[in-house]
Amino acid sequence: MRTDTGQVFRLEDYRPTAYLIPETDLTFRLDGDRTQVTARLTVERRAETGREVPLVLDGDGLALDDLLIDGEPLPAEAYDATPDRLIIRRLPRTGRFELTIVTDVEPAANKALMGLYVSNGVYCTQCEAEGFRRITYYLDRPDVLSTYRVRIEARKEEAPLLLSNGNPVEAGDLKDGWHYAVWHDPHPKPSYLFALVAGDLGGIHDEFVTASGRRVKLGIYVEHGKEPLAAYAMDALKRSMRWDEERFGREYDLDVFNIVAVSDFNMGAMENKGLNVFNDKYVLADPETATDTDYANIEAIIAHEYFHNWTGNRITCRDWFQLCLKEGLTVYRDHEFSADQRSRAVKRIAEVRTLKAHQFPEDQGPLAHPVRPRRYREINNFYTATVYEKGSEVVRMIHTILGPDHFRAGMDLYFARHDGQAVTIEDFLKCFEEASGKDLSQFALWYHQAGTPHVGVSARYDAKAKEFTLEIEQSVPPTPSESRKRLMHIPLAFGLVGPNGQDMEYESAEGAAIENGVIHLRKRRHIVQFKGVSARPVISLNRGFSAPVTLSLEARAEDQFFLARHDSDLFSRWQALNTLFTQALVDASTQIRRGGKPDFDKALLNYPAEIAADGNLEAAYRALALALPAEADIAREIGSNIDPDAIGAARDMLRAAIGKEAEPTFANVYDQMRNDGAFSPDAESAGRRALRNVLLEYLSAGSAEPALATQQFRTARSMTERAAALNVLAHQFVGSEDAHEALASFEKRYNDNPLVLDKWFVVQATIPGRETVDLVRKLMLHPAFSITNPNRVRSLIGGFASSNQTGFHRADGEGYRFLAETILKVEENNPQVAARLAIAFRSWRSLEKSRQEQARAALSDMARRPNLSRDLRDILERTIA
Ligand code: B3K
Ligand code: ZN
Repeated sequence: MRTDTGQVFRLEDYRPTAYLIPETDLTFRLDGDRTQVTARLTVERRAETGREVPLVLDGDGLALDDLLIDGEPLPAEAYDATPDRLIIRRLPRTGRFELTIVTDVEPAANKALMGLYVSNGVYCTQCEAEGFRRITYYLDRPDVLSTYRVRIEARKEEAPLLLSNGNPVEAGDLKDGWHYAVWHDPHPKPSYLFALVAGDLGGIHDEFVTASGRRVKLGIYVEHGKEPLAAYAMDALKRSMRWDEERFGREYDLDVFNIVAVSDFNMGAMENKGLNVFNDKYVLADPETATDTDYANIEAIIAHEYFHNWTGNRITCRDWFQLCLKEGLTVYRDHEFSADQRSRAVKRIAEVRTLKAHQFPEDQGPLAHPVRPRRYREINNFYTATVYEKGSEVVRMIHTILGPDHFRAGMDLYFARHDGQAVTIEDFLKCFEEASGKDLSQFALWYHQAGTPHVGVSARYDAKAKEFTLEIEQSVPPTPSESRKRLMHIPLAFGLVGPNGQDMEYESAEGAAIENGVIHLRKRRHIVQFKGVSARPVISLNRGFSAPVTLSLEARAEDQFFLARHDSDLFSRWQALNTLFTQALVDASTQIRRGGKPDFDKALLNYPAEIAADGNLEAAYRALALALPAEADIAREIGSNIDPDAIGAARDMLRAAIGKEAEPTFANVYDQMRNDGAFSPDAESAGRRALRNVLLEYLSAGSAEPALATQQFRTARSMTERAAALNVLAHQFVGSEDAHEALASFEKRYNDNPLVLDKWFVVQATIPGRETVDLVRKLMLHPAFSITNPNRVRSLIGGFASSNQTGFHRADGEGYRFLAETILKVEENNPQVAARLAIAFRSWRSLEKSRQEQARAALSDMARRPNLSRDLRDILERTIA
C-alpha cells in the first residue's frame, strides 16, 4: 500500500520531461506468483537536455531484477533503484539508446486491482492513472507517448487467450505447454492506456465496416457460458461506432476492437487503446438478470469507452490536472449518444438528477474543487462528479453559446490540430474561440472556479406599459481555499410563457445579451427589460438546464403548476413539478420536526393523477415526473441542521397521501402499462415498466397493503419488474412476511449469480431505519459477500452509506462507526475503493448538531490511524478540515 508522504502536486509545477520514450517493447512471462516483465525502451534525450541530467523513472512497489543499456549491464554505481523510483545517472553519450529493465511482479497477490492482477483466474491490467509503474519503471505520465509492441507468454491451458493493445502480429507455441502472442499498437499512447488480458474466456465476434471501408473485427470476451449475455453490449458497440462517424466524423483506426469483462474492477470500465476492459456489470445483460437501468448503463458505458478512442486516446491529457479534457468531453459525447438513441427530454432529466445528486453536494461541501483542479495529493481521488459530470455540463454550455455549427467546427479543429498530442484545456478552448470568433475568457472560469453558482431572480409585469422586467443576480459561494469568486458567464435559456401556454413574442429586450432564446449573464446583476409584452407572462428559466446553477425565483405556486402543465420545454415542466414537490417536502419535514402533522396542498395531491394518465407524454417521462425527490435532494434544499428522520417521514407521508388520492387512476394506468409480449430492452418498453414501477410504489404506500407488490414479484417476467417489487416489499413493508418471503426466494433463485445478488444486497442495505446497520453487518458474513470484490463492497457498504439516509445517519452514530471500521478493513486491500466509500461523509457539516459530533468522532478516529494510504488520508483530511 502506498502510504501518504504528504506530497502535493501542483499544476503550475508542470515541466516537460527531459527524456522521451518513442518505442516501448514489453515481454511478459505470466505466472500468478511471479511474472517476469522485460521492458526494452528506446529512450531519447531531448535536444535541450544536458548529458548530466539523470533519467528518473517512476515505480510503485517494484523489485528490479536486471538493468542494461544497449545490451550492457549497468554497474551498481550508475543507478539507484528503490521500489518507487529508478534513477540512472550514467547515461551514454548518444542521444538515443536502448534501456532494458527486468522486474518481477506478483499478480495473484495484487488486491489493490491496479497494475497487473488476477481476477477470477484471468490476468488483467488497470493502469490509469498511475498503475503502469506497478508493472515496470517508466515515465508514467500522460504526456510521454510511445508505440508499444507487447509479447505475452503464458501456459496455454491457463490462458489460451492472449490480448493486448493494437493489432495482432504473431502467435505460436513454446515448449512445456506454453504459448505466446505478439501485439503491436501503431498509435503512440501514454502508459495509462496500456492493457494486457490473458485467460480462459469465451467470446462473441462481429464485424464493423467503417465509413471509409476499413473492416474491423470486434470481440467481446466473457466467462465461458455467459456469451449470450454480451449480445446487447455488442449491439451498443456497433451503434456507438456508427454514431461517432455520423455525429462527429470520427472513424475507428485499428483492425480489431476488443472488450473484456472481468469481475474484480475498481470502476466501471477502462478505455485502453483497442482493448477496453470492463467491469462485467456493464457488459452482461439478459431480461432475467438485468434491469432496464442496467441496459441503459451498458449502452452508455460501452459508448463512453469507445468514444475515448478519439477524446482521450488519439488526443490525450498533458497532465492529470487536465483530466476533464477527456472525461468531461467524453461524458458529453455519451450523453448525446444516449439522447439520440432514446428520448432526449427523458435523458436530460436523468442527467440533471444525477448531477444534482452527486455533483452539487460535492461542489457545496469540503471536497469541492474546480473542474480543472490546481492541486492534488492522490489523483485517483479526482475522478469525481465534478470532473466528469460538471465537466460535461461545461462542454454542453459551449455548445449552447456557440450553436451547433460553430461547436462542430470547433470540435473538427480540435481533432485536426491536436491529433497525436497531449494537450490542455486552454488548447481545447482556443479551438472553439477560433472556430466561432467568440471570446470565451470569462466562460473559462467554469473550468477554474469551484462552487455551484447561484442565480436569484425576481420578475414583475407592468400591464400599462406592457413591460416585463427580470432582476437577475449571480453569486458564487466560497469553497475550500477559494474565498473570493469572480463573476461567471452563465447562459440561461428561457421563455416567456403566455396565458395560452405558448411562448410570447416581445418587441425588444435590453439589460443583457440575448441570443437564440438564451440570456447571457456576465455581470453580478442584470435588469432585463422586455418591451411590448402583451400579457403577464410566466417566466421559464434555465430551460433544458442550460447552466448547472441553483436558481431561486420568487414565484407563486400557481405559476409553477402552470409551467408544469404548459411549458413547451419538457425539461422545465419536470423542473417545475419537482420544485413543487421539493418545497412541499421541505415544509412538511419542518412541521414534523416541530411535532406537527403536515398538511399537503390539495392541488399537489391532485396533479399526479393528471400526469400519470396523460397519454401525450411518454411513459418514461411520466415516470420521472412522478418520482418524488430523494431524501438527499430534500436535505440539500434545507441546507443545514438536517434531521434525516424528519425528511424520511415527510416523504413517506406525501407518497402515501398521493397514493390514496390518485388510487383509481394509478391502478388503471398500472394495468395499462402491463406488457404481455416478448421482452424488449428498447426505451419505449422500458418507459412503460418504469411508469408501472413508480405507480406500484404509490399504490402500495396508499393502501399500506403488500398484496400488489407481492403479485408483481411473483408474476414478474423481467428483472426490472422483479427487483422493483422486491424493493417495495423490503422498504415499505419492513419485517413483514411478504418481504421476508420475497427476499428469501430472490436469494435462492440467484444464489450462483453474484451480479444479481448485488441487487439483493443493495435492497437490504437501503431498508430505511435504525435496524439496518445490524443487518448490513450480518450480510457481510454472507457467503456471496467478499470484502476484496469492489462490486460487492459498493453494493452492500456503499449502498448503505450513500443511499440510506435514515440508516446511515442513525442518531446514535452507529452508522458512522460501522462505516469507519469497514473502510479501514477495505483499505487493507484496496485503498481506492476505501477512499471512495469515505466520500459518504462529505456532507456531515450540514447535519444537526449531535449527528455532526458523531460523524466528526468517526472521521477523526480514522484519521488518527498511522500508515493510512494516500488515497484515504487525502479524503479524510479534506473532509475534516
Ligand atoms: N478512464 C477510466 C477511469 C479511470 C479511473 C482511475 N482511477 C474510465 C472512464 O472514465 O472512461
Ligand atoms: Zn471516461
